[in-house]
Amino acid sequence: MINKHLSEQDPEVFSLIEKETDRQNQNAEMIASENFASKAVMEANGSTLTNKYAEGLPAKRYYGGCKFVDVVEDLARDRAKALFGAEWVNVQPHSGAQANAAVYLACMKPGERLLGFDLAHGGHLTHGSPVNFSGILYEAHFYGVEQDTGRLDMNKIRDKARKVKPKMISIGASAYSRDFDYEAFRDIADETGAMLWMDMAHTAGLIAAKEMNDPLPWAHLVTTTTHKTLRGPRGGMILVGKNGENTLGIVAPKSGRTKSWGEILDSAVFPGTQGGPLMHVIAAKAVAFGEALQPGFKTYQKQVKKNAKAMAARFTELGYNIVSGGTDNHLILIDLRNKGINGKQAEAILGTAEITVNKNMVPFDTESPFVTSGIRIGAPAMTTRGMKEPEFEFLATLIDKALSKPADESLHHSVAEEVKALCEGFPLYDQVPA
Ligand code: DSN
Repeated sequence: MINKHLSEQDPEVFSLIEKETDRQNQNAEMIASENFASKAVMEANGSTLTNKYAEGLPAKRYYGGCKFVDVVEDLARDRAKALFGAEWVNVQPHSGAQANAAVYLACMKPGERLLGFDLAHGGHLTHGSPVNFSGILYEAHFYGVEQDTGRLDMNKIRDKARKVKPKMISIGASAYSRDFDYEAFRDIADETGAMLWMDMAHTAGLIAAKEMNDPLPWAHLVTTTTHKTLRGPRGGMILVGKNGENTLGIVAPKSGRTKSWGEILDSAVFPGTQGGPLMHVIAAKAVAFGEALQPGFKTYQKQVKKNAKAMAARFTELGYNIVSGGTDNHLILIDLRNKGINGKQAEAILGTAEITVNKNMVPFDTESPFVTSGIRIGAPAMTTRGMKEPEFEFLATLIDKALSKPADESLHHSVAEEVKALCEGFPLYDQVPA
C-alpha cells in the first residue's frame, strides 16, 4: 500500500484533486488572497518531510534524525532574512492566524488593550474581531477608514491611540488597497507606549520586491502568510527587523538575563501555541523564498500592481465605485451599492461566469457580513498565469457584462465561455490539458 500512487490507492480523492486542478485552470481566479504556487513548491510540500517530527529549532530539537530537516529550516530562515532584511525569523507557524496567536502570547496578557484595523473597514479577523480569540481574550479597540476618502487618517488614529492607550497597535489588512505610513504608526506607538505589530500577509510579496513601503524598520514585530502575494505554500512566518530586535528586550524572571524578542517569539510558537513544525511546508517555504530572491519576482510584483491599476481604471470607466478611488497594491474593493446588487449576488453571478471572487464588506456597509455590499478582486493569481493589462481590462469588462444583467443566467454562462477561452491562452501547470 505504501508504494501505490494516489490514482491507484484512492481514485476518489485523486479524481477530486483532478477536478479541482481543472477548475483552477478554467477559472479566472481573482480572490485577492490566492495565488498559484510553483511545481517546485508543491513538490517540496508533498515530500517525505511530512513524515518527520522536529519539535524545537535547528540543532535544538526534541527528536533524533533531524540532521537534514535542520538544514532545510536554516535555509528557509536564511532566505527569509535575506528577502526581507530581517534580523530574526521563525518559519514554523502553520498559518497566518497561528503566527498572530504567537505574537499575542508573546506580547499581551489577557484583558490588555489592542488597537487594530477594523475588520469591517478592511482589517483582519485576528486583529481583535469579537468572534476571534483576539477579541475574546483581549480588549479590542479599532481604527478605520474615513467615509469620504476610504483611507486611513493618521491624525485620527493618533487621537484614538491617545485615548485607548493600547499595549499593542496592529497594522495590516485583508481588504485595503492603499499603502501604510509605518513611520507615522511607529511615532504613535512610541508616543503612547505601545508595541507596533504589522501583519503583512496580503502584501508580503510586494514588500519583498520593494514595490510597497517596508514595515520592518518600523514595526517591532511583523507576521505574514507565505501563500498570498509571496506565492509559497500555505503557511505563516514571524519576522523581526533591526529596529524591533534592538529596541525591545525582556528580562527573564528566573535568570535575570535579557531575552531577545527572537527568543521570546520562538517560545511563543513552540511550545507556546504549536507542537511539531510541518517540515514539508518549511521546505516549500524555503523553495518559495529562493524563488522570490530571483530577479523575476520583482518583475512579477510590478506586473501585479500594473494589472490591479489597469482593472481599477476600467471599472471606474464602467461606473463602478472603487473604495478609496483606486489601488496601490494587488487588490481592489468595489462598493456595488450604486449598481443595485449586493456582494452575495455578485459572487454567485461571477461564480456562474467562472470568475472567482469573494463578497466583502465595504467600509460603513449597510449589509451583514453574509450579504455585504461589495466584492474584493485581486490580481496575484492571474498575473502568475502571465496575464497583463489588456487581459485584466477585458476581465473587468466581462465582470461588468455579467453583473449588469443579474437575472440573465444564459448570459452568465456565455461569459463563462469567454473566460474559459481567455484562460486557455494562459495554461496553468503544463500537465493540465488545455
Ligand atoms: N482569509 C484571508 C483573506 O482572504 O484575506 C485572510 O486571512
